[in-house]
Amino acid sequence: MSKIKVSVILPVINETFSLEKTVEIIIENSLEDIYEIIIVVSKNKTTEASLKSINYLQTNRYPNLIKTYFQDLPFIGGAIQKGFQISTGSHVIMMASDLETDPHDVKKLIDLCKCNPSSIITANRWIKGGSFKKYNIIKFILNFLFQFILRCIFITKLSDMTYGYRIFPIEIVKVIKWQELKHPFLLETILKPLLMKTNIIEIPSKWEARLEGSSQNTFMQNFSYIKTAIFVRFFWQNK
Ligand SMILES: Nc1nc2c(ncn2[C@@H]2O[C@H](COP(=O)(O)OP(=O)(O)O)[C@@H](O)[C@H]2O)c(=O)[nH]1
Ligand SMILES: [Mg+2]
Repeated sequence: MSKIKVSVILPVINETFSLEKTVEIIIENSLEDIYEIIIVVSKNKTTEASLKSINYLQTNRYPNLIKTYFQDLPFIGGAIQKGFQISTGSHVIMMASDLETDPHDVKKLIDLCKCNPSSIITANRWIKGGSFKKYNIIKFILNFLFQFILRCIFITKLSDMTYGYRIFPIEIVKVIKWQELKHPFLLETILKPLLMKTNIIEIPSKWEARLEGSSQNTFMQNFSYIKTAIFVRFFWQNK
């Protein structure tokens, strides 16, 4: 088993207790492997209440682990790209701070990563052991169909390519030129490594709707994932 140093990226807009619980569960279960927790906030969108929670975590709880940065580019893709740029661990975890990416699975991602340090380990809600709770029914059906289409055009067995919950070897996130700024970024982060023939391993994960705040994604925005998939599959070159 390899020794790894994990940088966890947490983008934050309107989370308070969800963010605090996320950080606490990660540290409780995986302290020895966590090298840094990078919180990325937006200058004009992150709420005062969230900034207060971040300040509490960073000042009173985990001053040696938590670093907070403002994103330079907009939206969730801009936030995570900032996290990718400044991460200095051997591996990077991309997840949310709204508890929709179950923080208990961080330990599972890390443990599997130690045995497969050059692979991406990605969370999957569709395989046995995974689930959706309080997910919009229309989104659920569209998500199922879209995963099927993606499997066909990318010739892969992966079955949850839109879920932004994974651990990457750091070299992968540094070497790829990322393009998306909005939610399709979450899809881009699996499709490009897939085309570069990175080994990808899936673990089951339970998704449950957030209890506070609301999503930054809109229903219509879900359709722009199609454009991203087509672009990456047929036109993308890493330059
Ligand atoms: N810093 C930052 N965080 C964001 C942005 N958009 C979303 N997030 C965070 O990223 C996580 C996932 O986003 P969310 O809006 O819940 O998307 P959904 O779960 O896919 O509907 C949440 O913790 C958000 O607070 C953004 O523009 N900037
Ligand atoms: Mg969410």
